[in-house]
Amino acid sequence: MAAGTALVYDGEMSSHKLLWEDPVCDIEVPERLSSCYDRLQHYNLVERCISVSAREGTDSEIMLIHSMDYLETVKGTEKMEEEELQKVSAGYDAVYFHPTTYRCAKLAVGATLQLVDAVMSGKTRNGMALVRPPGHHSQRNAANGFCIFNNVAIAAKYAQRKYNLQRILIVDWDVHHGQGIQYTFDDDPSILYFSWHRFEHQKFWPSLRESNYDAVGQGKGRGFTINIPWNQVGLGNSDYLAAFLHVLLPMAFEFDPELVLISAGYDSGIGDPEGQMNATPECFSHLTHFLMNLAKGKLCAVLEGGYHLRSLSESVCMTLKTLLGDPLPPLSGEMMPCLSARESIQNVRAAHKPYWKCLTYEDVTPLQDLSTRSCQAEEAESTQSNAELLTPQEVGKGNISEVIKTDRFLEMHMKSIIVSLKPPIKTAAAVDESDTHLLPPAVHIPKGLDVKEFKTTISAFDVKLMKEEALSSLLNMLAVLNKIIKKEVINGLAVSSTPSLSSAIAAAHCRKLKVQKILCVFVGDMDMKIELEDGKVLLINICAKQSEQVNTKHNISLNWKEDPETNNFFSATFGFILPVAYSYQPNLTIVIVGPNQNLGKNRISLLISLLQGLAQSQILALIQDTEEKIMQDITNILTGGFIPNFGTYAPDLKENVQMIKELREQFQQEWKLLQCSAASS
Ligand code: Q9C
Ligand code: ZN
Repeated sequence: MAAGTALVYDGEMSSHKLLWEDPVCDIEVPERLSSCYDRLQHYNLVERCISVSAREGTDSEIMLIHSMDYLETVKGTEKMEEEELQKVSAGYDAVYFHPTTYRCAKLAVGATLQLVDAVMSGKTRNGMALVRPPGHHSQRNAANGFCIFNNVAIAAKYAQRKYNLQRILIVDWDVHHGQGIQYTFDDDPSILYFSWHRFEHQKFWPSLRESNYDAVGQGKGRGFTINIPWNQVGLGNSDYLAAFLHVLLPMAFEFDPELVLISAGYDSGIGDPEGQMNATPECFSHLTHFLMNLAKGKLCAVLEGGYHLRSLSESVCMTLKTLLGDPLPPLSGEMMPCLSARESIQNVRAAHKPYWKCLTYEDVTPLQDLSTRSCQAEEAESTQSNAELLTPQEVGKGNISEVIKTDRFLEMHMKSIIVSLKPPIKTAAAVDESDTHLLPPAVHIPKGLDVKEFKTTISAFDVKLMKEEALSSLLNMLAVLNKIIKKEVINGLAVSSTPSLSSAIAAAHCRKLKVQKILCVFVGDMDMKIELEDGKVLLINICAKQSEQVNTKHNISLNWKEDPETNNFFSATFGFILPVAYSYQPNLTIVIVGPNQNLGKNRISLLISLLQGLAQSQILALIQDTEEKIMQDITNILTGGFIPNFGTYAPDLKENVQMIKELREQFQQEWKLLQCSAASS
C-alpha cells in the first residue's frame, strides 16, 4: 500500500517575471511560489513530505498537447531582448515572456510529470507540485492567461500513455475556466474534466460561451466536461461544498477514476483580487479530503493561479496538510449555499442528467433563462450573509474593506491551525484481547482504567445484570472515547456486544464532558437508546427495517432497501448524510455498526472516511462483535488507509433514491446544505 506525500518544488521557477509595466499581468509574481514554500516550512510540512526533484519536460512530452510551431515560438523567446519579448507577449491574451520563461515552463511541465511518476509508481500515495508558470489556459497553439505549457493536460496524456490508464479525473478549482484543458479533452470520454469558475453571465474573463453549464463535451466525450459557472462574486465555503456534494462527487464516484489530477488554483480563495470569492483556507482541506477517497487515494495537486500571497500560501498549506493525513479543520460560516450558486448547481445537474446514472431519478426542473434574471435579490442575500460574520461596529461603519475582512479570516484560520495540531497517536482501540493482533502496531490500546471516572456515567444505566466481560468492554470503550475528547488521539474504535447500549452510554459521557454537538450515525437494525431531549445529538439511522418512528430534525431514519446488485449508497451519502452532517457541524461523531446492515463493508468504509471531514476528524466507531470482518476495514480507514475500489457502478434503486429525495425536500429548511436548486429557499 503506497504511503507518503510527495512535494515537488524548484526555486528556479521563481526567475520567470514581468519586466515591463502591465496591469493585467503584474499579479503573477515570483513571490507566489516562494511565499508558499516559506509557509510550508513554517508549519514543518516540508520535512514531512517526500521531496521529489523537478526536471525539464522534453519536447515530445510538451508536444503531447502543443504544436511544434508553438513550441518553437516559445523556445525562440530564450534569446530575446525585452522589446522583442514584449512583442511576442502582445500576440497572446494576458501573457508575458521573460528570457527564463521557456526554462521555467519546461520545469513546470517536468515537475508535474515527476509528481505523476511518484504517485503512479507507488513511491508515494499522493502529492503536490508547486509550479510557475501555471498551465490550464494554454492551448495547442497559444499561451494564454499567464499560462505557457498546459502542465495538467500534459500530465493526463502522459499518465494515459505511460501507465495505460483508462479513466482520469481532472478537478480544476481555480477561479478561472481552464479552457485549455477543456479544448484538449472535449471529445475524450477517458478524461472527466470538472471546472468551476467566475462567469458572471459571460462578463468575466475569458468570457467564453463554452464556459457555461451547457458545455458538456462533444461526440464521444459528451457528459465528460462539467462546467459550473458562478454568476456572482462573494461565494464561499458552503457554495463550494454544495457544488462538490451535489455535482462533482456523485459523478466522480460513478466515473471511478484511476488517478485524480487537481488544477489547484487558489484564486478561488478569500482575498484574491481576481476571484473576489470568500472560501477560507480550511475549505481546500475539505475539497482535498473528498477527492482523496477516489482512485485508491492516487491524487496529484498542481498549482495554477492564486494572487493573494497570504491566502494562497495558507491554502496551499491546508491542501498539503490534508494530503499528509492530518485531521480536518472546522469550516467557518453558516452552511447555506446562496441562491445564485444553487441556480448554477441546478442548471449543471439538469444539463448532465442525460449522461449520468446518478442523476437518472432526480427531477431537475427545466433550465431558466439566465440572461434575463435579476441579480439584485442575490446581492442582497450575499451582503447579508457576509454581514453575519462581522462585528456590529464593523457593520456600523458601512462598507467594510475586503482587506480587513480577509485579514480577519486569515487570523481566525491561524488560530485554528494551532488548535488542530496533530496528536502523536492517531487511533485508540478497545477490542477483545483475542482480536488485538488484527490491529496495526500504531494503534493505542488504553490500559489501567480509572474506573471511578466512568462510574457516574454508567450508573445511570441498567448495567447491574451485565456480565463482567461486557462491563469491562464498556469501560474500555469509555476510555477510548475519553482519549478522543481530550484530543490525546484523533479517533478510535471499540467492539461491543451491546452497541446500542454502548452508544447511549457514550453519548451520556460526551454530555458530561460538555461536548456540544454529537452526530450519531447508526448503520444496521438496532434499538435507539440515546437520549435526544436536549437537542445536543443528531441521530441518523440507516436501517433495513421500516421503523414507525416519525422523523424529526434531530432524529432521521433512512429505510434503505436491500439490493446487493445495485447498492452503492452514493445517493444517500452525497445527497443526504454529508449535507446534513456538514450543516450540523458536530463536535464529535459516533458511528455505530450493528447487525443486519446491508451496505457492505466498502460502503461503510467510505461513509466513515468521509465523516472524518466533520468534527475535526474526531470519530468513535462502535462495532457489534458479530461484525468482525468489518472491524479491520474500519481500522484501516481510521489509521489513514484508503478506500478500496467499488467495482462496476450500478445506480441505487429507484425507491431508495426516491426516499432520499423526499427526505431532502422535508429537511432542506433545517439542514440547508441539502438545497441544490433555485426552487428551494
Ligand atoms: N482584461 C490563472 O489564474 N486576466 N490565470 C485577464 C483581461 C487574466 C488568470 C484580464 C487572468 C489569468 C492561471
Ligand atoms: Zn486562475
